[in-house]
Amino acid sequence: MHRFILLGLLPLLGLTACGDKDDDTGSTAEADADTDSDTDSDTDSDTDSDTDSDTDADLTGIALSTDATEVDSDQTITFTVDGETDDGSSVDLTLDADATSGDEDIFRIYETGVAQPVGDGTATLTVSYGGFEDSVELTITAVAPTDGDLVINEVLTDGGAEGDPNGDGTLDKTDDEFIEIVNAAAYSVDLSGVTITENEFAFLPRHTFADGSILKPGDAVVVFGGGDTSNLSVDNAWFVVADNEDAGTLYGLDFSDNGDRIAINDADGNALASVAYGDHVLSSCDAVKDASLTLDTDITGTLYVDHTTVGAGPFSAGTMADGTAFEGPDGVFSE
Ligand SMILES: [Ca+2]
Ligand SMILES: [Ca+2]
Ligand SMILES: [Ca+2]
Ligand SMILES: [Ca+2]
Repeated sequence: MHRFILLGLLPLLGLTACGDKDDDTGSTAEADADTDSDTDSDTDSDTDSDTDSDTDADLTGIALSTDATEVDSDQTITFTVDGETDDGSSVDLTLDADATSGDEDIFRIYETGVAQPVGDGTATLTVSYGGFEDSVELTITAVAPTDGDLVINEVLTDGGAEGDPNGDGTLDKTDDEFIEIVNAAAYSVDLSGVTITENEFAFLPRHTFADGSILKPGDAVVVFGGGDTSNLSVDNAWFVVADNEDAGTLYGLDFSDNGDRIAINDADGNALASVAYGDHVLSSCDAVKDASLTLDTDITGTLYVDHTTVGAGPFSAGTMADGTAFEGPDGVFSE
């Protein structure tokens, strides 16, 4: 009964418990009693104050705010979530709120409070907590690639290699040639107007990327000389057929078997990446027949080698040499 009464009084005692403890430090006679009451009253007063603050300050809504709503793909957007309460106070809920991207091809949430661009366009960031929700439209503009962003990871210059690289069921020495390009940058790039050239028609692009050609970080694009790529599908890669309205398109990409220089150029004609092989004057590697030239190792390597010496089979259009998918944005931004 005594214990019950004491506990019942403790919430009141708790209001001054901290001050009492200091004051009583020198009093051994009351030390035990104070220690007990401090311990109990701390527990009770914490409980009471939590209850009180919940009661006094109910959540009435949440507010999402961002440091920007339109950014280039090489930037990020930071956001915070504030809880609004009926007593007029505000609490930071950024760590606790759920945050989702309306389109993970445009931005994704890898880190609390950060919208990471991975593509191009507008999508909705929605946050929710305690039955409340807020949202904002975020617009990402993919930047044009600059020197070093794009890597020529693989080229099949002998389109007659065994197999059917473009997957259209027809073996064709022109159509099945390809170039595999990887975005090695940590942001999406807009390939609109980017061209692929070779030596014989150096000023006549063999391919010009269409408007809206976005390459996500860690993704690959494979350009074939011709045919139909609709049967090809792998993660973190897309496929396209050379688009050239000039007469030169008869030759597709025109990657000469014995030697050539293949270049990727920005929309203004500045070289972004190139590879020379075989009998080209700038050649740094031998021409390869019946297989592709591929970087050893994928993306980060500096030497082009016969694909059969490092990979699974004679070529690997849209995958790494061993056949596994490129890492894509999740591989770039997740730990
Ligand atoms: Ca084919
Ligand atoms: Ca060829
Ligand atoms: Ca050529
Ligand atoms: Ca490959």
